[in-house]
Amino acid sequence: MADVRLERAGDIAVIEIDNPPVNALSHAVRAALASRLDEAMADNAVKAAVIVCAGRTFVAGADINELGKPRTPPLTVDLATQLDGCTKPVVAAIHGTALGGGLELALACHWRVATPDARLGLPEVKLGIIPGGGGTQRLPRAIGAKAALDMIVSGEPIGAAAALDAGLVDALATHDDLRTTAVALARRIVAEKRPPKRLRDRAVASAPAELFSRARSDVARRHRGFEAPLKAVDAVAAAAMRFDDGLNREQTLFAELLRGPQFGTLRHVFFAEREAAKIPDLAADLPKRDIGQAAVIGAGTMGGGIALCFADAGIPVTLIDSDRVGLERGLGTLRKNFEASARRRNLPAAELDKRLAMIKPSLRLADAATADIVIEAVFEDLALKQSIFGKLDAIVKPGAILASNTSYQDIDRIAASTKRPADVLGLHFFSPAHVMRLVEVVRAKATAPTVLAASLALVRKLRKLPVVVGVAPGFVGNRMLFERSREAERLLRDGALPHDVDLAMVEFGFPMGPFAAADLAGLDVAWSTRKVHGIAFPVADALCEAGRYGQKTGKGYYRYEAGSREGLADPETDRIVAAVREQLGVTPKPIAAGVIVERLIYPMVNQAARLLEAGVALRPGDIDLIWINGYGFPAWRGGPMFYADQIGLANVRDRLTHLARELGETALEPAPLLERRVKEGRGFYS
Ligand code: T1G
Repeated sequence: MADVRLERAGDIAVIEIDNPPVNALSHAVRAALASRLDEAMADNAVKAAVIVCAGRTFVAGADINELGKPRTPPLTVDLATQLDGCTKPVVAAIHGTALGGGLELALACHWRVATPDARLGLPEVKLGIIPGGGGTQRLPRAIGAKAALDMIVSGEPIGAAAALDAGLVDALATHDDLRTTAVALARRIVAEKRPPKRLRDRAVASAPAELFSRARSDVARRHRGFEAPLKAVDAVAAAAMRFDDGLNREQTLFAELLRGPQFGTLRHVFFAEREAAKIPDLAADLPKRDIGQAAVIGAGTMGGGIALCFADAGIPVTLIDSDRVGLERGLGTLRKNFEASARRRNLPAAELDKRLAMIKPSLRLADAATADIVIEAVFEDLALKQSIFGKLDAIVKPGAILASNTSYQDIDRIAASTKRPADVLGLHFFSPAHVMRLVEVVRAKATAPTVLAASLALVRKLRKLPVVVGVAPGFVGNRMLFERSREAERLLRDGALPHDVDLAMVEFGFPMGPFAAADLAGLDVAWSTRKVHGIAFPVADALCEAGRYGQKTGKGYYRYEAGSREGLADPETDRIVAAVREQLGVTPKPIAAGVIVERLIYPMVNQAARLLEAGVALRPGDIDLIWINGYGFPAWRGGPMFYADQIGLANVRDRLTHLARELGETALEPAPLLERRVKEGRGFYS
């Protein structure tokens, strides 16, 4: 039950917001806070006020459950205006996170104190909206247009130390001292008769003229398809106007986005992430398995990237490879990637060196003996993985977790090569592992609940998004990807060219199309997997037989100039496609972009319905998160399952039925769950 209490600390009113779990600014909180402020301002014995929050965090924003519903005053923007009108100083005391409406509330206060580990941000763009409580007008006045633009367009929070440097907060205080420090500051301000410091009265420090034009082109490139970041630039640009004019501009843009389609979709993604953390049969009070040190087997691209994640999270890791040259090459790549990501994040050199020192290279498997978790990331060969797990079983201490980074192998069979299958699971990182946020956590038949719980906590500590899946060839993501790859291959046979298909998918919102992605990953990798399973993709196989493995050989579906990653159309590819069509007796015909999208996405959705029914995926939201965070599915479309619901499952089912008949592909016949949901008039989410 939300509560906003007012207590007196002598002549200072301490207003405490208490709305677990994150003190969201629900209507009840807003109304109660408005009343407490009125009380404080009306009480002559009160000289100043402090706003503080109970629980683990300051206000983490408006109540997202209420957004999009009829707006009931006082709104966050009204509270901010009320604070502007306060004649007595008001100090915000911030711990945990001050996000969205929470930071806007603090910005409308006259002074701010924060704990050293506090994080302050305006993440609204991640929900498809912009700050709607005056944040786009007050933040630029507090820290300058450029810094405000960076925070609002990225939605990323900053730490308290950076906020202090930027002038966003006035002082730091430990958790224990936060309240007393804020009260003392309020008392000092009163004693020094300092008038309330209102950000609305400050002008925005002049910004270079091209700041906003550069920001617009940057946003158009980096946030393609997302509406909110561009509107955020417009709102911050409006801060150059008189405060109230800029605020009106913000409110107009905010309301437009709140009514727009992307808010609903990105809110779905927000809550899907929260749901993904809840594993039905995993008790919350399971005994913890601490992970203080790790080992990674295999210093290839994935192994190196995974080791980097551990070091970056401050966990010592031994990187083991049986080949000295491979190990040195892996370390070289790892250092290069670490330095690049350190530059992107302005990580001080000393901190980079400290983290790099967390990585201990080794040529001996025995050096994994003391690790709390061992992640195997060697070549995709089941027998090789089983032999390594067998050896680790004899080496690694009892209670350690044994994980495989395989992207499709049978974890149950890997676990069976040890005497401790309960300690085995899959941790499927995505390439590049130090960049991609997703980890498919593959729960095998024997995986112990404590092993699963500890692995989920670890993946979060590595600042990754864990999604639990079951054992199946390719788990969830790659199993759906196989459907798309098969149909992409068929589109070439039927008349499309790589460029047509990729363009359709890029216009749909993917960062790159299936053929450019295949060239990046290397056609030979999938070719060897297909050969193991006796699957033929005539066009892809012909390209591989011609030595066209993609970027690594300078040609695949596209050709690449030396040193360039830009795929250029290659008449040689067209000749190979034409030859395959002739062999198969296919008369090519033009295929519209909309049909290309359907023929690639609907089969994935169909396969996802099978995986849901089989329990390989726990819920549709998990599937959406996997494709958004692992395969570039545009978040503003909500993921394949959410998208299918918007199209209407009956339409998806009918198209699949038609395609199955037209293309003679039984795999396209609608999955039983899809048929059932259509009969019941339900979607995946209803
Ligand atoms: N509204 C409602 N519920 C929220 C919430 C919010 N703002 N934030 C979190 N929850 C719920 C969440 O669903 C979960 O519920 C529980 O709290 C714990 O969250 C006017 C319009 C604060 C960093 O975008 O980023 O302000 O699943 O599991 O990992 O301009 O939550 O337990 O039932 O995520 O410790 C802007 C959103 C809103 C911040 C904590 N604010 N929250 O992370 O816990 S728009 C945000 C977060 C706005 C104004 C506009 C994180 C967190 P349940 P959790 P966590």
